[in-house]
Amino acid sequence: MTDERVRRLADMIRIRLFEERCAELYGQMKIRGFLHLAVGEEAIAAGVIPQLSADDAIFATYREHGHALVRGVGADRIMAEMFGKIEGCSGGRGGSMHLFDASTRFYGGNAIVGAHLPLAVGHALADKMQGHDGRATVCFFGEGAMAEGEFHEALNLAVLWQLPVLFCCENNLYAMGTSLASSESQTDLALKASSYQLPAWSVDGMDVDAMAKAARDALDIVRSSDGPVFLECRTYRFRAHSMFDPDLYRTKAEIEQWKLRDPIVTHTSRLIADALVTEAEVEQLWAEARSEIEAAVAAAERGTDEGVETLTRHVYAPDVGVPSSAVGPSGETA
Ligand SMILES: Cc1ncc(C[n+]2csc(CCOP(=O)(O)OP(=O)(O)O)c2C)c(N)n1
Ligand SMILES: [Mg+2]
Repeated sequence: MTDERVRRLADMIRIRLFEERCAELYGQMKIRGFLHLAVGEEAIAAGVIPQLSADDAIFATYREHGHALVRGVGADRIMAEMFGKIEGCSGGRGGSMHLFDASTRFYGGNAIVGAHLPLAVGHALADKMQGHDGRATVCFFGEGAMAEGEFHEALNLAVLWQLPVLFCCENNLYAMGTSLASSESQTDLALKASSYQLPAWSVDGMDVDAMAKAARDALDIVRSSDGPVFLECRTYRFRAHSMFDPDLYRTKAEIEQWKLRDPIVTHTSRLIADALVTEAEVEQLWAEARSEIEAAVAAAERGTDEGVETLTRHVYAPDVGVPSSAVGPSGETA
């Protein structure tokens, strides 16, 4: 089953199972800190990321487990990171919100809303200045980031300097408990972005094939013109914003309505109708994903906790310790 449409289903299933398992592990306090799940939004990562080449780069938000998985970071290294173990992709220092893997050019996992848009633009500028023609930088962000100053600064410079960035807005209609309609005067996000004079359009973010096509078209423009493109991916998160969110700002009926458009269910039906998979093969995809994730959980359980003696490592510089100039006459430190 090597068809790319089947692979998209496999990727969405891997993301769904990985995240549902994380929710369970959070309840057992095996995963601590913050946890933001993208259940319902899988079609975006599964549609866009396979269109990238190994030389392209990705910047994402804290709702990025699926993006890392599809990029090939490895379920075991991601799960170990969720557990805070040394074997994690960020050495256990990042956790859920800060997955990072330079070897696949996966540059986070960024927790500050909007802050990674300028990073993505800077990265694309570096590619351009170093003559890496044809490389793209993809930046995923929520619609909440479009209310931040960084969004405007990033789009402005990306267009002004014609930088190869694909801006992928994951519009799930809410920024924590704040609805788009209650916070933005312009809710047509492609229109809003296009005021910066770049190609911008909206895509059904619940349709993985539509996402793949939009990403391919957008990347063709980015690579051929070296200029940025903006995609608004219309989606919805089925779960709360994070594990701390009582989810009281939207109705159960609204959530149920969107669940009828579950991208995994829709795509499965289409693949079966197109005779690309059988029901038994779909079952097999779920079983394979389940065993991949269970193996990752088992490895994370066996993983290594970092010793307290390494507490200051990576803080400013490796193993420098406290410089003598910073120690006062009575031995106190600044
Ligand atoms: C600069 C900044 N302000 C506030 C927060 C707190 N915060 C975390 S997630 C979030 C909502 C962001 O919503 P959106 O960009 O739509 O992404 P989503 O969570 O819906 O994927 C907020 C306000 C933050 N992390 N950074
Ligand atoms: Mg949002």
